[in-house]
This record gives sequence, C-alpha cells and structure tokens, in this order.
Amino acid sequence: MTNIITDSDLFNPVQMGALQMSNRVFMAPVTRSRYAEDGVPNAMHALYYAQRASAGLIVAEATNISPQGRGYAMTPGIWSDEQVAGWKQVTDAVHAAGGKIVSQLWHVGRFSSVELQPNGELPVAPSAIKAEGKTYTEKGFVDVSTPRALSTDEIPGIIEQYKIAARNAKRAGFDGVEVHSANSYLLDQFLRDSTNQRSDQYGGSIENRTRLTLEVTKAIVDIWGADRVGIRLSPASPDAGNTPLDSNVMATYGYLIKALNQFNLAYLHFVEGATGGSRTVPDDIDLDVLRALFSGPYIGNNNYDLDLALQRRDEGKIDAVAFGRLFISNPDLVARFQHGVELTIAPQESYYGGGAEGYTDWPNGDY
Ligand code: 8OZ
Repeated sequence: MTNIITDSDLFNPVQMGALQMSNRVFMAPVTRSRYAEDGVPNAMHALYYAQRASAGLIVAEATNISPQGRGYAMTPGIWSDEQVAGWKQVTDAVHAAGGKIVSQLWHVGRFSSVELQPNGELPVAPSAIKAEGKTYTEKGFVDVSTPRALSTDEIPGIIEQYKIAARNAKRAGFDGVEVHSANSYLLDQFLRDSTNQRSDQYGGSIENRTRLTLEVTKAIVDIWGADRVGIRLSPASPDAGNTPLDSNVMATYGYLIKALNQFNLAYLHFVEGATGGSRTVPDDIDLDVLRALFSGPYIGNNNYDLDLALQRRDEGKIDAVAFGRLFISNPDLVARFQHGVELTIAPQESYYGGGAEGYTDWPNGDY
C-alpha cells in the first residue's frame, strides 16, 4: 500500500439530503450504449457498476423514462417491468459492494429520430425546431428529425412519464433519482428561449420556461421525498444538437435555482462549461454565482482532474466532484487518487457500443 497523498476531505464521508456517501468523489452519468434494443440491464451492466462502487455516489447513465423519451439506440430504459428487474440486479450489486447509486431520469425531447420513436412518430419538443447533428439508431447514424411541438394538453402526460419512471426507480432499489434537466434535452429545451418559442404557460417568460422542470421536480419529490432527489443542469453547454444557450443564462438559470430551493433537494449537479469539453464559459456567465444561489449541496462536474477537484474543494466551491470519462477506465479511481497511482486513459473507441471489452475489463487495483 502506497502512502495516502492528501488529507483533503474529498475522501471523507459526506451527506446530501438522506444520501450518505463514503467520499466526495462521485461517478458522473456516462452514456456507454451497451444495451440491447429492449434497454434492459443485465449481469454485465451490474458488474460494470459494482466495479465502480467505491465512488461516493454513482449517477447511473442517463436512462430513458419512456419509449418517446428515447433518442439513441442501445441506451437503457426504466419504463418496463423487465427494465426494473434489470436495474434491480444493478442496484443490488452496487449495494453489495458498498456503493450508492441514483437513476438519472432522461427524456431527449427533440434530439431523436423517427427511426427511434414508437410507430415512427415525430419526436416531441417545446417547439418544432430541429436540432443540428446526427444520432445513432439501430440502422446507424441518421439526422435527427424535426420535432413536433407538444400541445399544452400533452404536458401532464410528460409529467406522468417522469412519475412512472420515478416509481420504477424506487422499485428497482435505487438510492434516489437525478432529474436530467441538462445538455439540451427535453427539460433544458423548455428552459432555453432558443428552443422554446411557445406562447402558452410553458413558454415566453422565465417563469413559464422554468415551469416544466419545476413541475417535474415536484412530481418526483412527491414520490421520493426531496432528500433523495437531485437535479443536473448545464447552463453554459450547447451540447446535444449544438443548441444555442439561453439569451440570458444568469437570469433564467438563476430564477430556476432559486425556485428549486423551495424543495430542499439532496443536491444540485452542474456540468461546468461545455459537456465533455471546455470549462471556459462566455464572459457574461458565472457558474459559481449561479451555484451560490442554491441553498443545498453542490456537485461540480466537467473535465476535472484531481488537482482542480482539490483546489475547488479547498476554496469551498464544491461539496463533491463527479468524474465521467476517468471512471470508464479507472473503476478504482478513488483509490488511485488517494494513493497517487497513475490513471489509465480510455481510448475513445471504447466509450460507446460493444460488449464487455473496454467496459468491464479495466483492472481494479489493490494499492
Ligand atoms: C453522450 C452520448 C449520448 C447521450 C448527456 C445523455 O450528455 C447524454 C449523452 C451523452 O446527457
């Protein structure tokens, strides 16, 4: 055993709401696209997550709440009994290994294709504005489809999809859930005036554009209790579909974060910068200022290394840090950090698709 290189409290227990974690180094949600068309987790996925159970908290990869919410082939779901049973294998394995795991509830909104939608229907979105880019389907990469705008009458049905998924996450034995309101997917599409041009009570003013995220959060809180619900936001990330940022990020996300304080959520989780990319944000955006508006615990994410995590923890800017890519190839990331062991960098080819190779075959060391 090598010496422990730091006395930072990053490696000490932390509580967020009702969630008690053994350390502050978390695993971020990472899409790995290794599921069959039914989106059912199996023993391979259970092993993958159990191997990473020394993370203080695992936020499981974004998980489709409904067939309509699906925008990528080979991603998991949480609407069917088979999927719930599959996730139960995963949560049991993580718990047996001493870890904690929450489910990230995901609806892609416009970032989908008719190829992926039930009965070849159009994807749904706040407004009928097409994203840029291609998504991966069972037939390969295709352009995303121009979505259709949801009618006001359909919004309760969207909230119902989140409720079904939230109840299923409970049946599946998760420790909590994270609302995916980031990365330009459905909820974020409602937040941004670039993708939301509605004239009903879900569009126009900031109060209206933040309404769906708040209503979904409230519905999930009613099922889980706020102390097991977190939320992820990415105020400064173009991400899916190269979506323009909101025209007033500080005002829109500031209003949302202050409104979220009414719930006493377990945590707020930010993608700091462009998802998976630069941490630099436009001059008129200050993510630390937004973070400071939140009254509860905060998880920082995006392109961190250990030094940045230690520094931002020392400065009191984060309560925990979530690593994504580093957890792909370092299932024992916490121990590697703590003992100064060199990290393995995963080749990009291993990120998405395939089976056990590049997925469950990274060594868990004994230091
Ligand atoms: C990478 C590839 C596909 C989806 C996200 C769920 O960014 C994702 C995602 C990431 O939130």
